[in-house]
Amino acid sequence: MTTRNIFAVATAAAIISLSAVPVHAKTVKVTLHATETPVQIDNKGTEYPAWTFGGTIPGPLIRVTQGDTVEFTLINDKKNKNSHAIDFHAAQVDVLGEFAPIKPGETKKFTFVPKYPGLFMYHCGAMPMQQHIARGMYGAIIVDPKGGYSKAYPKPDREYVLVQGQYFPNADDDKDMLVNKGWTNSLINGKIFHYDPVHDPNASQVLEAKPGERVRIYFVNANINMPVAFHPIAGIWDRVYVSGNPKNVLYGVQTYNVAVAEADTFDIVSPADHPTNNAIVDHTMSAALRGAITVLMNKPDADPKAGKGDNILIR
Ligand SMILES: [Cu+2]
Repeated sequence: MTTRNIFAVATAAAIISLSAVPVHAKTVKVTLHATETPVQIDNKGTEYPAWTFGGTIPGPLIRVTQGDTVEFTLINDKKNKNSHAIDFHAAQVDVLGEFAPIKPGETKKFTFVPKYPGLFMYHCGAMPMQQHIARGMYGAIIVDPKGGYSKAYPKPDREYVLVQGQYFPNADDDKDMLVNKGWTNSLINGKIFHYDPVHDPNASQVLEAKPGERVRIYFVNANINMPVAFHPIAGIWDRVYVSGNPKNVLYGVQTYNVAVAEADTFDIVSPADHPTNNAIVDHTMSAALRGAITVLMNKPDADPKAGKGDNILIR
């Protein structure tokens, strides 16, 4: 199965799960390819010798529904030089079994049922783990609640996935990575200032919504050593769902501390009567001003397709 096909399966699941009507548990096939390949880590095209799932940082967005059976396959491409593994935070399995590494050319299959709804990180768990994560082996899995949307968990008008990581230009120095030395920038969905034309003239994309819409941000902290002070400048989080679980709701939050390897869901609703902009940041200055700023434009002529369907993780 190609990466595109996996995405199609995940997308089909997404379309089903976006309905407000509860859905019956189904089987979802997910395949990830561990791929060691150069990727562009900024808006001007600087290349970095990444290790990835599927050739991108972050890896493919996976979306299933609580109670589904996930039939998972990990393929460690023959051309790779390193063992790789998968660690799904949405799974309850055996760290020494399902999550154990496989060598180049090997394939591993296992099945799990995500029992808790929410947003979860996945990452490579092969050693040195700090290097496998820092080089790009991470991604997000959304587990939609089996009951669908509700008053406590309203249907958003738009959804966006943001995954933050730390950029270490010296990709081979796993010892420095371990002690948080040598990181120069923050990556948002794999790029420095990915969606911030204010701080990077080469940035060509922003998040878009219409004034007054409920925008749901699925945020994953894939840093290896630093928590994230997640804050929407010129706004307030209307709701924060801890681990993305509809039962774990906080209201009216300014800055929420997202631990390393935590993933939380954030709703923001902009004023309905005029256009505004938010800068969604890691308020930790060393991270914000080195890449972790995302512009959300709330304007009447927002692209009707942005933040919907396949367009929630913008490459
Ligand atoms: Cu790996």
